[in-house]
Amino acid sequence: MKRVVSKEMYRVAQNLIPGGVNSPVRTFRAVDDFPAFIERGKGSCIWDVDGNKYIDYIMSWGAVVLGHAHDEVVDSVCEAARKGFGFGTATQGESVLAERILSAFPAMDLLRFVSSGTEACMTAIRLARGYTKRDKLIKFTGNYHGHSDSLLVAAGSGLATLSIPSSTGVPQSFIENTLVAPFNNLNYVKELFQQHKGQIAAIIVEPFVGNAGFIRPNKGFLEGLRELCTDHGALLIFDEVMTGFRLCWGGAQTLLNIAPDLTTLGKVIGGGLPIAALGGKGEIMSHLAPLGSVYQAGTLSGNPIAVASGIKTLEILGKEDSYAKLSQITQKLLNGILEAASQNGIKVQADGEGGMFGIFFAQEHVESFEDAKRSDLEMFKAFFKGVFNRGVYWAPSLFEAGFLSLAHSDADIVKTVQVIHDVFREMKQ
Ligand code: HOZ
Repeated sequence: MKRVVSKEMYRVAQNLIPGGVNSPVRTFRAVDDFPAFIERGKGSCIWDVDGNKYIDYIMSWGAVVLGHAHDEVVDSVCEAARKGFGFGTATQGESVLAERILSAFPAMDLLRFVSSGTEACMTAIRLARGYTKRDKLIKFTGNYHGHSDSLLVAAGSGLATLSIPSSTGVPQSFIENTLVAPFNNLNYVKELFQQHKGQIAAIIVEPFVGNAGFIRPNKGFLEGLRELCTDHGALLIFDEVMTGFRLCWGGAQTLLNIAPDLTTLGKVIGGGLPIAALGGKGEIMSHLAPLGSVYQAGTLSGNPIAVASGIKTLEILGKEDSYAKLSQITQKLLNGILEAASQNGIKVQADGEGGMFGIFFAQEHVESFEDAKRSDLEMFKAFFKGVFNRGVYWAPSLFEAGFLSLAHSDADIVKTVQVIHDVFREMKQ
C-alpha cells in the first residue's frame, strides 16, 4: 500500500508538533512504521489521504461504537452546533445524558461531566482522598488512567508502548503515595493494606485491562478488591473509560455484579466527541464543589455538542440486540484469528468481551502486564505490518486493545480473517 501523501504530511507535522502527533502511540514508532493520515471514515472503514481504505479496529480508541459518521449522530451534532457551540453554563441535555447513564449503573447516584478520561480519573482520586482524608492510592501495573501526575506510574498505553517506566517531570513527592501492584494478584494487594494500615484512600483499576493489550480479570480478583476496600475503609474506583457501554449496557461492574464506590467513564458516552464523567454514591459525590470542598471545574465540561452526540449514541446503542451483535461479531473475529493461527502453527492468545478484544503472541496465558511484556514483540510487529499493508487498521502497539462497532459486518470479518490468514502464512515462512 502506497502512503506517499501520508509520509509527506508526517514530515510536515514533525516540524510543527512534537513527534508529529498529539498523542504518542499515534507515531506508529513501536511498530517501526509511520502513521497513515486519515481523511474520513464511514461505518467500519476509514480512508487515508492516499486513498487507501482500511477496515478499522481502533474506532477512535473505542469511542465510536456505532461506526464512523453515523447519520443520526451526525444529524444530532449538527442540530446542536447550529444552536451554539457552548455557553459555559447549564443546559438540559446534560441532565438527559446523566439520567441515561445513571440508569445503566446502579452503583451511581450522581455523576459529573468532564472533558477527558484523564480529568475523570484525576478528579476521582482527588475526591477519594478528600472523602477518606487519606493520601495513599493503589494502582496496577499496565493499567493506564490518563496522564495526571500521580497516576503516571508503571502505566500502560503509550508509556508501555514507548518503554517509559514513569514520566519525567513528575516530582517524586507527587507519586510517593502511589502504590503499585500486579494486576490479578490479590495477595499482593492484601499485603499493601497490611503495610499501610489506615492510609489507603482508594484502589483504582481497569476492571478489564485495555491499556496493556486486553487482559481479563481472574475470577475473584475484582470481588476481592471490593472486599478489601470495604474492610479497610478505602474506596474502590473502577476506571470504565474503555469498558463503559462497550462490554455490555453498563460496564464491567454490571457484567460482574460488583459495586464500586466511584466509576470513571469516557469514550462511548460521547460517541466520539470529547466528554467523560465520574460518578458514584451520592454520599461521596456530594463532597464535590459546589456541595463540598473537593474542587473540580472546566469551561468545556458538559459541552452541548458532545452531550448531543452522547445522547444519540446511547439511544441507538440501547436498542435490544446491540450487545448481542457486538459480542457475536467480536467472537467471529477471535475464532477466525485462532483458526488461522492453528492452521499456520502460530501460537496466539485471542480474547475479548462485548466489542473489545486483544491478541498476544505468547507461550503462556497472559493475565498481567508482566506476562504481556514477555509476549513476542517481533511477532506482533510482523503481524501489524502485514495486516496494515493489506488494509486492516490495527492498534500500532502491543499494549492497546482493539475495538469493533455495530457497523462491522460479517463481510468485514471474513475479509479481515482472510488477511490474517495470509499474514500468518507469511510469518511462518
Ligand atoms: N490512551 C489511548 C488509548 N489507550 C490512546 C490515545 C491515542 O493515542 O490517541
